[in-house]
Amino acid sequence: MGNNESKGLTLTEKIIKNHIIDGEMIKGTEIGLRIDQTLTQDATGTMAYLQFEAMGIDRVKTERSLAYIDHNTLQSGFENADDHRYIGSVAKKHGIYFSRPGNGICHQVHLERFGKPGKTLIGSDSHTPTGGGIGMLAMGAGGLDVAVAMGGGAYYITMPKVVKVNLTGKLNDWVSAKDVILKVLQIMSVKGGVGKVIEYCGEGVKSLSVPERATITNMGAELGATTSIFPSDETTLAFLKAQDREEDFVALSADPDAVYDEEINIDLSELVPMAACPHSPDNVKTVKEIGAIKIDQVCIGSCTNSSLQDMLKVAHILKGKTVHPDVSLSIAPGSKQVFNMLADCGALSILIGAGARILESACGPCIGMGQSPNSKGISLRTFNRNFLGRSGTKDGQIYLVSPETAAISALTGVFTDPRLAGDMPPYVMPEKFLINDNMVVPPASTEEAPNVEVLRGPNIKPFPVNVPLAEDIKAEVSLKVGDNITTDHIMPAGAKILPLRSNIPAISEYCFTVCDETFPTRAKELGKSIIVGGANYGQGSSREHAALAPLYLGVKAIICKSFARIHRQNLINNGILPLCFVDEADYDKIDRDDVLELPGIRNAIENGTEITVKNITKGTEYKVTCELSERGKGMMLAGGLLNYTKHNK
Ligand code: MIC
Ligand code: SF4
Repeated sequence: MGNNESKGLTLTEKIIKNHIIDGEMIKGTEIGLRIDQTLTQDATGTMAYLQFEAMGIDRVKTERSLAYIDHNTLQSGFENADDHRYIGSVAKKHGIYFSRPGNGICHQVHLERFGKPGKTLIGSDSHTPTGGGIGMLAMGAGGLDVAVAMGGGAYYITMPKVVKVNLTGKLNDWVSAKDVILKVLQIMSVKGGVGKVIEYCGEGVKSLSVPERATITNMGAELGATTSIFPSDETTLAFLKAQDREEDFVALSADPDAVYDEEINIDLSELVPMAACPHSPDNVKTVKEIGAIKIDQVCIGSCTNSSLQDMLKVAHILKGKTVHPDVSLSIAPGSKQVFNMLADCGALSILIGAGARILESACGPCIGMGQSPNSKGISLRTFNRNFLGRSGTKDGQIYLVSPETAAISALTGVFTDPRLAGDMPPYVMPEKFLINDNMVVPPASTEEAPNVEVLRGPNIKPFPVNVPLAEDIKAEVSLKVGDNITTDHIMPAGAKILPLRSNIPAISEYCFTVCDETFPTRAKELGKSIIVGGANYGQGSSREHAALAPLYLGVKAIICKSFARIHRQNLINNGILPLCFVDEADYDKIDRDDVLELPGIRNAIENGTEITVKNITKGTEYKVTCELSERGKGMMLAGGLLNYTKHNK
């Protein structure tokens, strides 16, 4: 129990205490957690299941594991369909529930139908913290970590600091959950949450519904936080009842004398409509400050804002109106449940009538799968990420906003503060949701499972596995990049590239091409190389491909100022050295093509001694660190988690 022996516990600590199976609850040290539930989506799922198969375990050992299909639903070639078929069959064989394409976005469906307060969930997607809206400790992880958890292994994190966000007051009309998280992003920035869990408390919590809480915990991913969580209370119970899942409820909250590491106070009644401006989720301004700029596109949906409540609000705003002639409005309901209920209550007809382009329940435009804006187009989206190029249009200008701001602006054709629209149209939330899980396929029974054939189309290729760490490394700098490099820079998404997620050799051809088109060729020619980066390297998604593609291209180490949590773990899981400058000023002293040497690196990792980087080209030296737990060291020496697990069986 470390330093918290006699004090009250935060909600985060309570759930950790119930799940810790390795290490001690001492902040900053590594702990291993028992994982109750896992989820994957198709874009990371193929790798996770290939890795699970490589571990040779017959059945998943979790309480519930699900495989969702929501990212690559645009089937413009055989690839995505091959992936879906592979995932469906591998899930059936190994005890995993399969959410078929069309059933909705993983986080939305999981919240509605499977998430349980007090449980642990890891998902191969960085927005898994959506589950925090229902009081779960829900974390994004690399596919390999999910594979290990499915096999019954612990999930390792650094025992987090806990930040209390004390909510008081009540949101005014036209201001919504999105504005709350945009405010938190403005306060904390995209790297402010690293190593921390954001815990929401205070009487303001009561006025937020579960989907609203989930919007806030979902976008906590953009803070770089380990996760975010809300208490489980009467509102949670009402939500679970409406989902016919009353039995999943437990009341959960922090002890009144819980001790937090940081505290932020937000008065909900003082918040106003906000937007994250291009190209970072923390580049937040009020809508009023931005002014009435002309817009080209509005997209409503994504795992952040696609609940029934969001959609009903939008429908009521659009009722009897027409989308501005210069604006394309697309709407993707988050799940089949939401879609079905919109149809049943007539709201779908209102949306269609207003001229919205209705998309299937999937990630769609959020991940650049369709609806890319026009050149230099200004697009307002209810999503969570607006990284450069992510929309599929390199010079697209993406603003992240609430559904209210999005809907009103779609009507006016200019960025509009929704409070200017007068009274907010009333909408009524139904007491019961429409329950129909017919698109979730249960796995085969233990008896039938051996007869299930795993279907592998030509798109499914083996994944690269690293070799044990060399005694010394000498390699050229193949790329030098700046601060806040996202996984979208390292391994871009989009309709052309996403279908290659199960084909590492093919997808590697796009690695870092957003920054430098010649990188893949140069790295391959060099055979082995090192990348130099700035602060918060690898922020954003959990995609393991941002480690697997560099591994395939021969990258041995990343030297930078600091790393984002999930990406750093993905590097370690794949045996790529994550090194940090001791003196950040050394970053400026290295250029591309410099030859660097890491003499005695294996020994230094093994014994935790100082690491020196010699710049042969410049005749200088730098000190770097590589903080690793004992297990992390084991993985680095073995050349990644799979090798390590094999040796330690
Ligand atoms: C994203 O929002 O960037 C994604 C696509 O959902 C990723 C997962 C992926 O790259 O497949 C994420 O957030 O982890
Ligand atoms: Fe899908 Fe976008 Fe959510 Fe990622 S952020 S899971 S791409 S909807």
